[in-house]
Amino acid sequence: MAGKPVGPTTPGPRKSSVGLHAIAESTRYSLAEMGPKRSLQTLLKVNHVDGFDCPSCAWGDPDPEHRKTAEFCENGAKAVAWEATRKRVGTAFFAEHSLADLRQRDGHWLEAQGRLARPMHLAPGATHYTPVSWEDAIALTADRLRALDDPDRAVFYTSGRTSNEAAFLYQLLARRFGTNNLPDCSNMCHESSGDALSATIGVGKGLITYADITDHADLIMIVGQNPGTCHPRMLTALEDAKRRGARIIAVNPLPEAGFGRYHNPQTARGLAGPGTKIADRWLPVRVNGDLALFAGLNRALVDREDAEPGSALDHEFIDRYCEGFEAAAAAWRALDWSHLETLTGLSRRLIEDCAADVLAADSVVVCWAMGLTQHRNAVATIREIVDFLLLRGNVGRPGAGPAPIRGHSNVQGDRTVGIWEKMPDTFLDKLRDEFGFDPPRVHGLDTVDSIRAMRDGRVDVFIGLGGNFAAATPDTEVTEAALANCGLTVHIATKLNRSHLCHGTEALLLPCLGRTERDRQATGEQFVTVEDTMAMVHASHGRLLPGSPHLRSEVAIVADLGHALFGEDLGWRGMRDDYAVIRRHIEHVIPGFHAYEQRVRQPGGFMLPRAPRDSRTFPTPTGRAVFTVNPPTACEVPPGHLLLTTVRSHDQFNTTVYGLDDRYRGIKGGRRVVLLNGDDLRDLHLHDGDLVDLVSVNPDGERRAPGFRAVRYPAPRGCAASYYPETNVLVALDATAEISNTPTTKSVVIRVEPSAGSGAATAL
Ligand SMILES: Nc1nc2c(c(=O)[nH]1)N[C@H]1C(S)=C(S)[C@@H](COP(=O)(O)OP(=O)(O)OC[C@H]3O[C@@H](n4cnc5c(=O)[nH]c(N)nc54)[C@H](O)[C@@H]3O)O[C@H]1N2
Ligand SMILES: Nc1nc2c(c(=O)[nH]1)N[C@H]1C(S)=C(S)[C@@H](COP(=O)(O)OP(=O)(O)OC[C@H]3O[C@@H](n4cnc5c(=O)[nH]c(N)nc54)[C@H](O)[C@@H]3O)O[C@H]1N2
Ligand code: SF4
Ligand SMILES: [Mo]
Repeated sequence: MAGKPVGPTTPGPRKSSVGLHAIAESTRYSLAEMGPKRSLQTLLKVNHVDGFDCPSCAWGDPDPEHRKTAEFCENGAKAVAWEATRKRVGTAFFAEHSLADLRQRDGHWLEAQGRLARPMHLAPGATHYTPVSWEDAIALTADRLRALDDPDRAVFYTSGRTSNEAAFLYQLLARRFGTNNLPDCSNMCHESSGDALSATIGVGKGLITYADITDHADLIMIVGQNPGTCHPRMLTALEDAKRRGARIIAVNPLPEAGFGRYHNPQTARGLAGPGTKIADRWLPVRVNGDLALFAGLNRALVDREDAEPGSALDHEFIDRYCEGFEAAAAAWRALDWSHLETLTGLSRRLIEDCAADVLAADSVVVCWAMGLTQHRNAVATIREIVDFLLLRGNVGRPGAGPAPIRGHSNVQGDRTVGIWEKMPDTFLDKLRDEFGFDPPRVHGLDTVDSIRAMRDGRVDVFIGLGGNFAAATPDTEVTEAALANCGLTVHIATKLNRSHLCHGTEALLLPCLGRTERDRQATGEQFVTVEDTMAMVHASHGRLLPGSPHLRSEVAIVADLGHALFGEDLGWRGMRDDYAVIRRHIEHVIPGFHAYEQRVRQPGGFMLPRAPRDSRTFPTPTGRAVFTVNPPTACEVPPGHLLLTTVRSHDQFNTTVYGLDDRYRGIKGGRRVVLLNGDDLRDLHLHDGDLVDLVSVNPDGERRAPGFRAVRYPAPRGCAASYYPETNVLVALDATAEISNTPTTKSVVIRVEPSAGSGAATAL
């Protein structure tokens, strides 16, 4: 990954976001990748009823009648341009560049070379990828899978850009083959949210709609989420909320620009005027201090109720719908404020002020993302947030509820249609009834366990439907070696990335169509469907001609593999020829999809049911929402060490790096930076601009990421922030969250040392 330290910058958080600068940036990037005609043709189709779903994040859309001509943000535009680029990586490219050469390049360079244009094969011992026909590639994969003595020796990874149709087919393939080894990016993303929500409210998804934000919520808390960069059009919804008087509280160690003034590029007020200030209150919580913060808020609410019964809690709701309240309340009453202050880095006063905002609000939404999910106590933290919402009946009514904001554009849909290593028996029974085979019942491997299994020689075939497994996962060296330990690695992808260079004995690179492209099959042009973070399922129609005649759709690739393995037993060809056939199967197997074909063709699509929201029905074992007791904890940091959180820059989508700037944080020209509090810099005898190594401290030994520039930044004392994926070398494979097994990439205990050979003053 990008090896150079950064050039001169004016670091420091910006106080406003979007505006003309964002328009200029999207235009520059789009023109460079697509040229003027293609740019217009493509961008005006993003998020429109007759166009395609933005391939970037999972934020939802306004009602069709409220959509603007340009219904996308800067990062959506970059994602589209990235996919619709005119550059190609074909036979000549692979003849010119050996694997050894490509391995020297960073991820930014690899993806910037353009779209993969032909299926490629790496023979055992070969130095270069060479072209292969689709027929041979599929036959080879089927042969290697058939040769395994146990279906659990194969792993089927999915990244969240895959459509419902491709994902459903892919899980069908894995289960028909005989394994539940279906790890996905969600294991590293919102797994902790799913675990906490299923255990407490009985459904592993968020409960809000778009209108809950724009029209109904009185108070919106945004916790461990950076909407200005990662869900930029959420700012438009938040602006609508602000204009009708809602309050917004940001809980984040960093003062992110998206919480400052929002300059909505669609309005005169936004472009030329003062914009809208998004956050009314900012709680600069210590990294991993959120469990203690919500425990403190819950304590404050219970204290208030004790002082003045009937003033703070919704007892009618609690008595009728919940269980476990008394035990939880007793635990909160016993909390020690000074302990909470230490864990959060916030004063009792500030937490109580925040509780006063909560008491003044009839309806509260709590949004969160990776700032909460990637810690050891992540599941407990989110359960504590559920407690917080249950206390005042903020579940199952307009303008209220938990809102995990999903990452990849269809990561939620992929889970809904069966991409999970532990789908429940109810789903597997339906799959059996629909297709007439018995799916395996033993739970499969998640992402971290897949790495362990490959490392230990228990898995021999790795197939990736999208994603960048080698770079996105922790313990980079271990993971790369694990992939190399396989007999066969197969990647279905749009662009070249690091994972394709960490190959097994033999490897295949299968280029597929992207969201933006027309998908023509035997029965005519197809569309696919996706589910956003508000559980809206809608259609996506590619509009551009395919980037190369050799590209195949993900559905076609998976169906062909199914056909090669099992003949026509489950009707693979029919599903490839007409995606409506796949949707019919989904309708039969998964609740909530009745009249799928018809409803998804309506403008805007349809909403999937979520019982707690729809009818205050909680599908838990007792039929009640569950209060849990979550003793406040935070990651312990030895003296002289810091707690590092790994975040995204404004110029990347996960492992895809569009450029080397992070405009909103004032970083320019490089990504190897570590943001540190000025007092910590002083205590470490370092200066802004020094070149340092980051050294993580783990039970199984230290790991080093060399050559980062120290940047003075308003991070809380004792905390540091740096970019992912460059810092994944620091995260031990065994460092995972309790219950969810999500890598704890947001709390890495590190030491910061001057880089070898760089006197403190020599850096830059
Ligand atoms: N442009 C762009 N958009 C994206 C992505 C992208 O890479 N680029 N990725 C997509 C994906 S897959 C996902 S999952 C989402 C991710 O969306 P986010 O979760 O918003 O992204 P991160 O950069 O991981 O940042 C998390 C935020 O949490 C804060 N944070 C870090 N540690 C803590 C903590 O301990 N407590 C609290 N309260 N806050 C903390 C960080 O300062 C940062 O503001 O975005 C999606 N959208
Ligand atoms: N340290 C640290 N690590 C993290 C995180 C973090 O915050 N910190 N976040 C985690 C999170 S939230 C996530 S979601 C994961 C992301 O993990 P992944 O989903 O595995 O990674 P991406 O970077 O999104 O994958 C990018 C690749 O997907 C392929 N691709 C793009 N579009 C398509 C398509 O339409 N079809 C196909 N078949 N392929 C396509 C391209 O080849 C591209 O190179 O990373 C996790 N890792
Ligand atoms: S907010 Fe997300 S889905 Fe919407 S246009 Fe921006 S990147 Fe795309
Ligand atoms: Mo994610």
